[in-house]
Amino acid sequence: MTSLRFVFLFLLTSFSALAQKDYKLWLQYSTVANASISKEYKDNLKGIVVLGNSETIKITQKELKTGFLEMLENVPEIKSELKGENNLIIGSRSNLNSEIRKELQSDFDKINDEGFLIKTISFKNKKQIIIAGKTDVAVLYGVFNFLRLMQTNKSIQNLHVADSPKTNIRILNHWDNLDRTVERGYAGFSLWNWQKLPDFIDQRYIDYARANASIGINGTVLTNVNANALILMPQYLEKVEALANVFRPYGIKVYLTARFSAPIEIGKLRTADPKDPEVINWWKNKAAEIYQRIPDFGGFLVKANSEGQPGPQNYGRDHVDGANMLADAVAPFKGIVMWRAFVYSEHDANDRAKQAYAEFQPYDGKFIENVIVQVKNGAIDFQPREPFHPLFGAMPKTPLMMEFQITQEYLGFSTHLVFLPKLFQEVLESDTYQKGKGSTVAKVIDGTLYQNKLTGIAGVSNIGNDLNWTGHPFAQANWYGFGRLAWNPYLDSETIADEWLRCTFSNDEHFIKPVKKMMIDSREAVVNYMTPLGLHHIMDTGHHYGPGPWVSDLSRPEWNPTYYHKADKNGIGFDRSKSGTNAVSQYAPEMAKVFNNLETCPEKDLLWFHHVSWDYKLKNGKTLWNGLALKYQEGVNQVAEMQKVWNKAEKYVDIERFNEVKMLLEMQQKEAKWWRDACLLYFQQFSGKELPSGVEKPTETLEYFKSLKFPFAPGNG
Ligand code: GCV
Repeated sequence: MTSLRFVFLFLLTSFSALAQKDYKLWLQYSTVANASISKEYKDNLKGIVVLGNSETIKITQKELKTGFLEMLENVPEIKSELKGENNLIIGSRSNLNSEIRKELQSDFDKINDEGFLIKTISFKNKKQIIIAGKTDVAVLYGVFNFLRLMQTNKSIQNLHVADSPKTNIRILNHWDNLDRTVERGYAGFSLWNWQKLPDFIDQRYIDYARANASIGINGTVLTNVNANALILMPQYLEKVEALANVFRPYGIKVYLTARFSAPIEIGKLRTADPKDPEVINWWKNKAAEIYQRIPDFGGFLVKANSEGQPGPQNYGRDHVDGANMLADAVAPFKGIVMWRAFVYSEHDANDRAKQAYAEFQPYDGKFIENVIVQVKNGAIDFQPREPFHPLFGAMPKTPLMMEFQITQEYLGFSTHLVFLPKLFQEVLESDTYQKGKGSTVAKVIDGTLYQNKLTGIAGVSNIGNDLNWTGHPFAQANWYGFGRLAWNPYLDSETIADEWLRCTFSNDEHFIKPVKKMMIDSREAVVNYMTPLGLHHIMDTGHHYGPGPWVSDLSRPEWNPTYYHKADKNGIGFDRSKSGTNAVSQYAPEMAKVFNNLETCPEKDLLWFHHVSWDYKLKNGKTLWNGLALKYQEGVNQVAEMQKVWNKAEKYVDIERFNEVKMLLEMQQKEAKWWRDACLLYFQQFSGKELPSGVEKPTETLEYFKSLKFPFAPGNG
């Protein structure tokens, strides 16, 4: 009996230790395995001098202790004053000794309020490492970056880092409902336990803030853009206040979604007309009430007159009227309004891809200065691949922020391993040509193209209350990568994958090299087995899980996959060229020309911009039909390759995460085949051609694929 109990206890402890690995995200702080690196760290870190005693500085000190204890298995002496050499000195500028401050002046000149310095200095002939910033939060960022250097086994001798975020607002958008369901969420329920707040502070809130701070995220929109006005009622605001209090020392501001009709729904007004004095007043009072509780409240995110959400157009007003009215209400408190440009209308027969630009571009220069327009990366909706949104670069007098989707609504939910920073990088690097060559989307976003002061990047969160936060262990890399790119939109996705793998799993090169390649290739794999050559929005209806190219019976034309692929016996693809909907004309002339011409249009975007015949010759000499079929097959083969790589990773990874990823890759392989077979059987009806050699024959019929239904697919509201 005793021995059984012992075995049980042993299993329990080892299970929870393993489970914690998943939970710890990229902050594993694994023991430094390389003896000479460990020695270098110990030699250079004899003592820690912490200056300041704010909550943020206390957190910083705790983080260092945790990091050192786990990575070096000892904590250097915490000194109350600077004695000896090889100390780590932590503090904001105002707390530094005046001589050190003076010595660092030129470095301080290079950073902004959130930027940090990590520098090896010689002070009174003694070598020290200093981590400093102009604010305590900047010091926290510096410490997390220093710990990352150690986690990735970099040398800490002769350090000289001066790094500032290139965007002001680096924010997660939670599409979390008050009942804790998460729209397009695939990792369990919402983190926010509204029922137990404000009295019960779940450890998760603290760990969430810590993880975000470690990658520089400084804002969170707690609620779904398909908003519920109740969040603005006092009984919810006190819960929001409790969360804001938790997040504040980590440098994270809270924001809420504002339902445009809230003055009617909770304010008992007759209208929500943004020009109505009572409505204006209601929002002013509401803003004052919020700021009274949360003095650093960030502001509002608004989805208006989009997919049935109320907005200013319900009252014959426009987006500018709505956004400016709300922005006026938060302006006295330095709040902002993020107004979404994700609009399209069932009453507009125009190509959906053109509608947001058509509506918003003429508003350029009309928003007041605390409004920023939030634009999705592409003109349709977070597809595996979309050309960049034509609004980027086209509104020189308006700050535009990027909206990426980290949750994988159209990319296989949390079942498929897809490394999204590769997708994000492709968008950020795209050249809009709006101010000549080199006018990249990244430059629009960081404000350098048009000298905007307000800048930002939003990511629709993939976080839920699953033990591992994101459903798929590798989906953690998408949260991590989003944060890193929000901080620096010029970072390379390979660097991000490298950092994440080292921090999350292992520094062993035999592991890093193949697994990094697997991550990098995973994005193209999903494009290949879902929507190759520019196909888009052919996912099944509503939930967007699995293929549904045949769906054509939805009430709004642009909700139907058939609207997007336009397959017929002549060919396939959406003609957005000058002879089609002329969506190309929304781009700068240089890009319009490239996209318009079949010869120059990148093949990856071919069927986005052109309807081409089944016999059209691709650059590799294959017909479109054969090329398309082979791309689908390539996607399936790529997943098989990913499986091979992962199977060889077993000895570098704990058994729990190894098995999770293995099982998920097996599912991904099945689903990739499902995509290939369903799409090819469907399109074959129009092409009337045989599958080329090299493409496996489907084992099921088209009717079978059409019969699959998923009434309870997650995330579907
Ligand atoms: C929050 C897509 C999604 C919706 C989402 C919408 C949006 O249409 O399917 O779930 O709504 O985008 O971004 O507003």
